[in-house]
Amino acid sequence: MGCRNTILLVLVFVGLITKKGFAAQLAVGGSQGWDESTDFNSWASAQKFKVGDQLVFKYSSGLHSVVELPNESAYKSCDLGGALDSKNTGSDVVKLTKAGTRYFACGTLGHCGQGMKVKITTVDGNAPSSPASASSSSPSSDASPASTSLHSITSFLVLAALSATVVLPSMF
Ligand SMILES: [Cu+2]
Repeated sequence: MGCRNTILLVLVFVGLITKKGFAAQLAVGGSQGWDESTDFNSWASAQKFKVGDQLVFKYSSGLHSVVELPNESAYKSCDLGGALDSKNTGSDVVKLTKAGTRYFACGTLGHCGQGMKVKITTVDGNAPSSPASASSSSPSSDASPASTSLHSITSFLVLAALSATVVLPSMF
C-alpha cells in the first residue's frame, strides 16, 4: 500500500510547480541580501517580478536601511531627499502591488553611491512568465529556452506519474 498515495503526492507537487502566477517572496540580492557587496543589477535582471510578489530586504538593522526613491533620476544620482518611504527593521517587506518600476536605495551615507540600490520592474502576473525565481546557477541564460525545457520536463513527469498510476496497481 501507499504506492498510489505517493504518486498522488507527486502529481500534486508537479501541479504546484507548474502553476503560473504563483506569488513569491523574493529576498533582495539573493543569499547575499541587502548589502554593499551584492551586485543588484545582475540579481534583478535574473528575476521576474510579478504583481503580488513581495520583496524582502534582509540586512543588519542599524547598518543599512531601505529608502524608496520617486523616480529614475533620483535613483541614478542617489538623491535621497525626495524619498517616498523609509524602512529600517532589517527584514523589510515590500509588496509589489502593481505593474511598473520602483527604485530602492540604502539610506546610509555613501552606500547608494557604492551601488547599494536596486531597480525593480514589476509585470502583470497574468502575462506569460517562467518560474525562474528558484535560484538557478546559470546567470548566462536570460532567454526563454530554460523555461521551455523546464515545462517539458514537468510535462514528462506528469506523463510518467500518470502511466505509473495505471501500471503499478496491476503489478501488485
Ligand atoms: Cu547600506
